[in-house]
Parts: sequence; structure tokens; C-alpha cells
Amino acid sequence: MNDTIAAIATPYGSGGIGVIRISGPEAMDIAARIFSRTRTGKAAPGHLASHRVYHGYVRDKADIIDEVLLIPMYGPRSYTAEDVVEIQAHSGTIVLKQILELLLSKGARLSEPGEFTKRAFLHQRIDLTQAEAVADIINARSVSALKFAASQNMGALKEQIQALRDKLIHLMSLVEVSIDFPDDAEDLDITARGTQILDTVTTRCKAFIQQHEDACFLKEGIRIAICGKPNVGKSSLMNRLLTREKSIVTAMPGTTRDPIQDAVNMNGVPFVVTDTAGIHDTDDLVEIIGIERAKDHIKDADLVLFMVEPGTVLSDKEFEKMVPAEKKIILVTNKIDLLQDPDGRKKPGRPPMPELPGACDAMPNIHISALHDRGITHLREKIVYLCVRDLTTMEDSAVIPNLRHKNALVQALGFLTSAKENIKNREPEETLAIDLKNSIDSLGTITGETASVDILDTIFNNFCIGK
Ligand SMILES: Nc1nc2c(ncn2[C@@H]2O[C@H](COP(=O)(O)OP(=O)(O)OP(=O)(O)O)[C@@H](O)[C@H]2O)c(=O)[nH]1
Ligand SMILES: [Mg+2]
Repeated sequence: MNDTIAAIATPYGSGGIGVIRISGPEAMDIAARIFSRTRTGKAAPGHLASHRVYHGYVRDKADIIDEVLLIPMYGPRSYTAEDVVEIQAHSGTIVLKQILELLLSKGARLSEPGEFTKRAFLHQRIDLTQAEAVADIINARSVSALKFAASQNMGALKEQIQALRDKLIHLMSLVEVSIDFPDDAEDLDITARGTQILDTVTTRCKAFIQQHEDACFLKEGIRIAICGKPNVGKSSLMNRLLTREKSIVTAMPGTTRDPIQDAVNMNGVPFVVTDTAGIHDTDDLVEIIGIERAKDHIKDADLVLFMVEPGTVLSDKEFEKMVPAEKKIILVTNKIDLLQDPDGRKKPGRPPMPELPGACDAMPNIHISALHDRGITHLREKIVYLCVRDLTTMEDSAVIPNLRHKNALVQALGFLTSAKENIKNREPEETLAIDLKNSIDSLGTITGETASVDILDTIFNNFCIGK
């Protein structure tokens, strides 16, 4: 952290404004070397006041590269807590690159991915959960995901983990006192107090783990598989849900072979929808492979849209082979335009209703016409309702541990369980102290107090350069 880093902070490509960021002990000097407040470059900026906006020019000797705004921010009141300068230039690939190269030639070093945020963490301006939330905000694919990331960025998870850790540290201090002063041990009543603290912390850790399980879909997207017999209209529905023509639709059965996947946001919730090959008995090798892949997607899906059409006949056995019993399923009856007009009048000579196994009676059954865009809004609402009905209760606590946090919580839980056993079996207090220390360290990896260099590298390497 002794050197000064620079990077383009805005995305590649053309735009109104592009930002270049410089951070480190020489940030002000390096910026001053390329910046002048007049076109002729005679007026050196002199002392740059913090948090002011300077208008001027970036110059390479006699050449003006761009007209810019320059914002100096002295540490610790900056993103990294170091001296930071942000240069707002016009956003073109060449102009930003030229300014960056000029800065590098004046003594700055090109930053590594996430290095600005890493410096903010190492200077203890933010903890590790807040640093991770920065990446989550950037990558948020839905309003809900953004909301949780923003709350984590404000320190919601940090505070709750720290509170648990403080309770354990308090217990640890009692245990240490009773080891050092065995005569006072009885007054400290480690058994009762310890059990109570361990129970509280264990319950919270379990709740956090559950919150992770319930809500990790917010980041990754809820997986929906559209499946059914060939030609029932799966690809037509896929295109309706995505609101664009992604899957090929033809009147020929067996059109879709490879699974077709795309992300879509419905009512602020992210979904990943997969259109699959129609499942039936066939000798066609390509279809057989497509059907195998379809089954894999059905197995992994959080929700299956099982599609039928008027005239579909399906036995119990056939249905069982298509969809595993424990799946969350919405039955989608497509092509209702063949049965009735939009005003509800029955069509003469209409095909028979689908004949389905008894197990389907209990499933939600939505009637649609993918071709004529009927019932799609209702289906979307049903999908969102089924997948996120538990979300409202979760929002109160407003923290969602990620996979890394969850693994640390599981590890902590192991040590906490062992600590409780120690108290119950009246083991020596030294043994209890070891379990407590380990559980405190496990929770510390979440906030970064005890995180190893490897953990830090893994986290920050996933950032983009300039963040
Ligand atoms: N009348 C009517 N036809 C539809 C409807 N939805 C789809 N179709 C037609 O049904 C045929 C098959 O549609 P697809 O969406 O390709 O069906 P699929 O289930 O993906 O078919 P495969 O990929 O071959 O398994 C096409 O001719 C569509 O135009 C509908 O709601 N009503
Ligand atoms: Mg298809």
C-alpha cells in the first residue's frame, strides 16, 4: 500500500463521462503533473483543496488530451481512506487510455482488480462483508438483490456478526478468569452463563444459515425449467417470458434439442429460465441426448413449468419419468385458443381437455395461449408468488449471508456445539477455551478480522479493475 495506483473506473466503451481514479500517497502530486487549470498550462494548480471540483485540462507536454473535472479527496475522507483523485474526462476508450498511460508514466501503477476496495478494507474503513457487498451492488440483477447488497454495504451483516462475536469474547474472558483464579470459578457460574450465551449464538448462526439457503436465489436467480411433450409450445412460452425471440419455434415436433437458457427479471426477482427438448420415446440420437439434458435441468430446477396442450394424454408412469416427485410444479395448459375465444365462448369441434395423472389435480394449473399472449401475466404472478412468498418475512432482518459466510457459520457452529458438550460434560475449562477461540476465529473470517491472505485474494480478484 506504499505505492500509488490508478485505473479507469467506468466501463469500457463510449459514454458521456469516464472516470479515472488515483489512490495512494502520491495521488495529488501525480495528478498535478498532468493537470493545468488553463489551456496554456502555465497555471499550476498549487495546493489542491479536498473535496473541491477543479475545472481544467489534462496535458501531455504541449498537447491537450481532454478538458476535465478533477476532484481531490484527502484521506481518510475518501473511498480507500488514502489520498484519492478522481478525474472526470469524456468517456472514449482512447482518451481514457491516454490519460491513464500518462498517469502511469508519471509514477502511478496500474491497479489490480478490486485493489481500491481492498485498500479501503486494509485501512479498516470497511469490513470484508461491506467490501463483498460492493461487488454485489455492481452485479445485482434485481431490485431485491440490490436492496440486500446495499444494506450489507451499510454494515448490517457486520454489526450482527460482531455482536455474536462480542458475546463469545465476553464468555471467553470469563473462562480465562476462572482458569487463572480457580477459587472464584464458582461465582462466575460458567455453566449457566456459558450455556445461555452458546444457545443464543447457536440459534442466530442457524438462522443466518437458513437465510442463506432461503435467499441465495436472489443473487443467482431462481431456476425454472419448461418441460413437457414435444410441440406443446414450450419454446413459445420461453419467448413470452423473456419477451424476445430466443428459442426457435416451428410446427415440427422435436425443434428444440439443446437446452436454451436465459436470465429474466419478473416483478424485481431474478430468474434463470431453461427451455428444454420435448420428452418422448425416440430412436433419434440427437433427440435422446437433448432429452437427457432436459432431465438434468428438470432435476436442478427450483420450479418446473410442466406444459400440456389440449389432447395431451399422460399416464402416471410417463409423468413420473419426466418430473421427480418432490419438485415444485406449475401445470401450464397451453393453446387454450383452440378451446375458446378470448371472450370465453367455446369453440365448436374443440379438441379434448388433457388427460393427466391424479397427481396433477393438486397442482396449480394455469391456462395460457403462448401464441396469442393470453394468461402470461397470470402465470408470471403465480411463478413469483410460489417462489418468493417467504421473502416478506425475510426482509425485516435484511441480511443475507453469502456462501463464504455460510461456510464460516457452519464451521463456527461445529465449535459451538463442541463447546456446549464441554460444559455439559464438565470438561476442563482449557478445552472449552479452545472451542471458544475457534468459534470466535470462524466468525472473524466473515468480517475479515481473522481472514487469511488466500481469502482476501479470492474475494478481491473477482472485482473489476478500477473498483
Ligand atoms: N394454437 C396455438 N398454437 C401454439 C401455441 N403455442 C405454440 N403454438 C404452436 O405450436 C407449435 C410448436 O410450438 P413450440 O413453441 O415450438 O413448441 P415446443 O414445445 O417448443 O416444441 P419442441 O421444441 O419441438 O418440443 C408451433 O407451431 C407454435 O406456433 C398456442 O398457444 N396456440
Ligand atoms: Mg421447443
